[in-house]
Amino acid sequence: MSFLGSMLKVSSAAAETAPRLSCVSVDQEKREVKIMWQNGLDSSFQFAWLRFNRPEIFTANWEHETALKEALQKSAVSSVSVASEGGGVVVQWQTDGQSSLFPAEQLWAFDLGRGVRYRDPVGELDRVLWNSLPVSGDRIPKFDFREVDPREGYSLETANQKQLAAVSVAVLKYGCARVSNCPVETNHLARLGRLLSSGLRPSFWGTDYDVLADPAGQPANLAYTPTRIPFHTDLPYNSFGSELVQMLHCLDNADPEGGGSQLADGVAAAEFIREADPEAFQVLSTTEMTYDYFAPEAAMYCTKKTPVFVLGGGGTGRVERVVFNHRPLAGCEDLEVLGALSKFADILERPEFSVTFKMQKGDMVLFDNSRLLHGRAAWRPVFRRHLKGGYLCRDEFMARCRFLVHTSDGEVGGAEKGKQCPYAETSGKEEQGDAAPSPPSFSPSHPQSCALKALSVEESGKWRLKAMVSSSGTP
Ligand SMILES: O=C(O)CCC(=O)C(=O)O
Ligand SMILES: [Fe+2]
Repeated sequence: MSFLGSMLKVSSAAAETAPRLSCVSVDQEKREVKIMWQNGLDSSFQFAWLRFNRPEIFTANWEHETALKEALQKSAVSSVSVASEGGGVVVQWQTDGQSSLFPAEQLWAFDLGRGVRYRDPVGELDRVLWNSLPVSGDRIPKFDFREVDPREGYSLETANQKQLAAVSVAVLKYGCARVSNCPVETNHLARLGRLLSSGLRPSFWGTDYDVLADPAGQPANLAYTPTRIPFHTDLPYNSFGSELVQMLHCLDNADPEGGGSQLADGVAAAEFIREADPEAFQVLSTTEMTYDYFAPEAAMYCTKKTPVFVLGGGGTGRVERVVFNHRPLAGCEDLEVLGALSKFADILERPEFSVTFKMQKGDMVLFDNSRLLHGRAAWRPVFRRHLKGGYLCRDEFMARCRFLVHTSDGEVGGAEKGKQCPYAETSGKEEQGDAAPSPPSFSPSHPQSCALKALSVEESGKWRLKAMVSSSGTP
């Protein structure tokens, strides 16, 4: 059903005049009342919802403690009819013979909520794993900001809600999206963040942060140096880290030979390992790794224990999340674990699981930090490279996505195995902006590579990290 109006207008839209009722019927099997509206749309309301929301409860001496129980026990409906004036539905309750009159406006307004409660097309959408796409195809769905928000109004009223919905769906389905031709302005990230969620989710790194090599400064993090960064999850030492969508907006990327980006589908690689190497899968899904980050400048000591592959509940056992960042990984000296990590790192580099590309000025990439890993190639600091980074709360990102899909009649679509990513403009090979970073150095023969003490090599010289005592990693 179409729901006109923007997020900012929900309350007035909810009060929007309802269409006339056409007919109502009861489906005893599904335990719901079905309404046909004269504009051709239909709505269904479950018995228990109707009982719990019947208008009398807002006026009578209602005891909330017993309300739900009562609604479940007495919700059977014996008959329904359109009220004589056609402005409502009369529901006759089977258990107590009472009847309730539901004004058409109330039912019409609640249809939005009903759609979300009983069917969640966004939460239920299937992830398209990258190794199910043709190896020669692109893995990153592409969008153009000039179509997403043609007037650059950064409001849901002016933006193209269908395009915004498509961007969010792409992130949830393919793990990422690339939006080109964004304004090269430092506040673009935060403004787009407010369209795709309630705004940026701050961390101790700030509300947003600048990925910028500043030789004069003392970088507190590898991201603030021009060195290569291998595949990693951001904020692995914060429990909310796995609940984020990351945004990177390119304000400059001038080195013609360096500064490329990489993304890899960690969940696809993990599911592949489940089949290809069950022992490594077992190790990575059951061994609790400790991620540490000591940030005295922010007066914080973050630490989190998690397996690399986090399996879902509900008996599915599927890989829900991947948490992988070798820099803040504390005290891991177990050769079996290091061997499994090394295998995972190698598999991530394969073309069916990863993509290498070069962000251009005005490009924005958004990716699901619970699924995709990101990395970048080194660049020569004589050339300027500046990204603005920030995070969105994944849960609120999904909530906005649901709303956008609903209001714009956007399509979520099904995940069809083996199909080319439908959003991709190109079907050619991945762009080869610059050489892919060499594989991360997890190796059983170099066990120190994931211990705190191994912070030395890349950060030497003028790029020595400020917080050497801490497990300085990438965000
Ligand atoms: O420089 C980049 O491309 C990304 C740096 C990074 O890992 C981050 O900002 O989280
Ligand atoms: Fe990062």
